[in-house]
Amino acid sequence: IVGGELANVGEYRMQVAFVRRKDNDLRCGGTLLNNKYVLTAAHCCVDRNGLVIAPEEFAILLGAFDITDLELTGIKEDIRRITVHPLYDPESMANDVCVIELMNVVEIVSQKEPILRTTCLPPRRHNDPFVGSNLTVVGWGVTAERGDISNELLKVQVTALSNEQCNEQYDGAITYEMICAASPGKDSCQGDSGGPAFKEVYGRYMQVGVVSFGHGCARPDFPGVYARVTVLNDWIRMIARDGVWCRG
Ligand code: 4AZ
Repeated sequence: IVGGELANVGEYRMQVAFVRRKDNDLRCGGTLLNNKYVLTAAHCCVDRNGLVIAPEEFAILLGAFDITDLELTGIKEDIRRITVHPLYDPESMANDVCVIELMNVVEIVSQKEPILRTTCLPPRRHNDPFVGSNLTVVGWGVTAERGDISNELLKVQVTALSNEQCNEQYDGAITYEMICAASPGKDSCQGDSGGPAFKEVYGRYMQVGVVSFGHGCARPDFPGVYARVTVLNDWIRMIARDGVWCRG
């Protein structure tokens, strides 16, 4: 996250970190859909050759604020299965979403303080006039193009653009299933991929985007690009078959 600020502890308990299993090295962000499934970006789920990565080499950190301090704040869960959107295209980055099935069901509603939450996707067939909306993006990604990742969760506010406007910068590469957002000096960046862009409605967070790509980070002429959840909603809900529990 570039130009952001510290999230409040416990504010984004649906946020997960997609890490290398052996050393918790950050790969991507993501969100918890229900007690078994995580939403992230397709490009987080494939290797350089476009093959789906081996689930046993990665893990998901849930409920974390500081990803180096799991003992205090988080849970580490193994991965059972990785499902990439069948129409994901690494060339165009179209349909950049992936659903990860956790090895074990996680406890969302516990007797103790709730440490996990689930993300809220827009209602099915939600028509999205998000242009001009403030979106909040969160993640542990780098704080500058050549910066370091953040141990603590950061958040930043950006404004949603029309695809028409975004295409002026990206030369027509922005397709229907993408949504762009930008604000001067503020952006998502490497390591934030797969994480959420939320629109706050009635004090709840509705996830309208998945961090996907951009030409650099926070460059004045290049907005951040997100997978558009309203368009990919039905596929996500179908794969996360036990339903998407919204408590975001
Ligand atoms: C990346 O490299 C990346 N500014 C993610 C998001 C953005 C740029 C780069 C958006 O994963």
